[in-house]
Amino acid sequence: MARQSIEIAPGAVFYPGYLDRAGQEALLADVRTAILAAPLYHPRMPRSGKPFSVRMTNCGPLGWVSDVEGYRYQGTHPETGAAWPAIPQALLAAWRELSGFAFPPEACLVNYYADGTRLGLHQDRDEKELAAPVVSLSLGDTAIFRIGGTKRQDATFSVKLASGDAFVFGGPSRLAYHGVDRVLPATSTLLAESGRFNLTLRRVTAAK
Ligand code: MD6
Ligand code: FE
Repeated sequence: MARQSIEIAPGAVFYPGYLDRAGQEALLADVRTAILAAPLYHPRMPRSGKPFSVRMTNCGPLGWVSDVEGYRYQGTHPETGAAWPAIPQALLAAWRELSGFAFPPEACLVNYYADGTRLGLHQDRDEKELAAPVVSLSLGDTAIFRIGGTKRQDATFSVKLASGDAFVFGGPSRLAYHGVDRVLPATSTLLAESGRFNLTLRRVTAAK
């Protein structure tokens, strides 16, 4: 099926409307099931221990965590100690279609933004396999997403990520700085509550 795609920076490809409403509802149901097994929690910043405003959980053999000791991937939920639930099939299908990478993802970070939540400018660089892109899917209210270059001081621009949109961060943009400036309230009817979920799929260990 032909899909609309827009390369907004080298290696940063935006797929507006990647999931239709039925696809979004099915994926949301999978996310709700995962959260029952692995509840959302507030991670803490390395050193300061200050809590993030975004809440997180993970699916997959590995999950990204942050606490006073630093950032890392681990196989278990930091509060329950249980293994993370499996990555939903619909996300594995999106990875196969969008990543261009022959090996499966190992982690799916689930971010939940309540109204007023932001995510500061950061790089995703805790993965060993930087040849694999990060594949992102959004559900719920629209986010103002900011993307820059590989240096913090590089110029940035913003793109609106709406429910069902996919975004692939690969090639020269794999280490680009990015963040979420704000989430626009009441811009989607997908969630019963307000806010937004973002799902990011990552290959963590070296694939070959
Ligand atoms: C978000 N996304 O959209 C946060 N990271 O809520 C990310 O931090 C992100 O969308 C790496 C690649 C794509 C992303
Ligand atoms: Fe990120």
